[in-house]
Amino acid sequence: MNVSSQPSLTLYYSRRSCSLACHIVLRETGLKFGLVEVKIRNGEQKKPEYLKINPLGKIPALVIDSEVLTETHAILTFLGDFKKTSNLIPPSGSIGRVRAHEWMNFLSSTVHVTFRTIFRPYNLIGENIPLGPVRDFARANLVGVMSEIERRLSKKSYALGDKYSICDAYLFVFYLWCQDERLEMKSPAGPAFRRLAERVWERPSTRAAVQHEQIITPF
Ligand SMILES: N[C@@H](CCC(=O)N[C@@H](CS)C(=O)NCC(=O)O)C(=O)O
Repeated sequence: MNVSSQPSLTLYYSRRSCSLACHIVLRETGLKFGLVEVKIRNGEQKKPEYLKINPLGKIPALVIDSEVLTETHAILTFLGDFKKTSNLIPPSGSIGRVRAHEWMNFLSSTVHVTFRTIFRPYNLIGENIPLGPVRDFARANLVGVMSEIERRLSKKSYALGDKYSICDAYLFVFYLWCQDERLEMKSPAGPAFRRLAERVWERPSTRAAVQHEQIITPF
């Protein structure tokens, strides 16, 4: 994809969803962008208008000129690479780069999926199987997933070491989800995760995105 120095960018987002990571990073880049809200609670992601953007009916999608990019991991990588001066992702070929992909893949394939199984188990198993035991199983998994995050973040200021990156914006979303009442537990996030989230919260881009989405935070 060849893109100009300021392509036309539009993010399809849903409040407080995983798209918040892309929203924060868009603001970090300093690029101009537009936002279109898709209300998941109203099922707008499955309406024909949005399915034309992303046939999977999932948020986020980033429209870059005439191309549509989906998947949080891919969108964050694109934005991190795009504005190199912001140093939002280490360069290709470095160990830092593959650590960034390691984090983002873990976040999308394991952490996100564990939360989703608690929030929307029917998307995974349908409506005919009792949801309670599935949620309880996922809650137990979430505790394990959080201790892995804690292990990885211990002795580090940020996910990749001492510098902020796109991975931290992505982690911030899951820190907020740790406060969700549907978990029916005290926040499972540990102290290292909390410290990281507080650092991310200090950034003007995070505050602006959170304010725009009218999200209540624990800070
Ligand atoms: N693999 C996708 C998952 C995206 C995803 O599940 N997004 C949620 C919001 S956090 C969504 O669109 N949910 C609505 C639905 O599944 O109907 C990614 O990482 O971007």
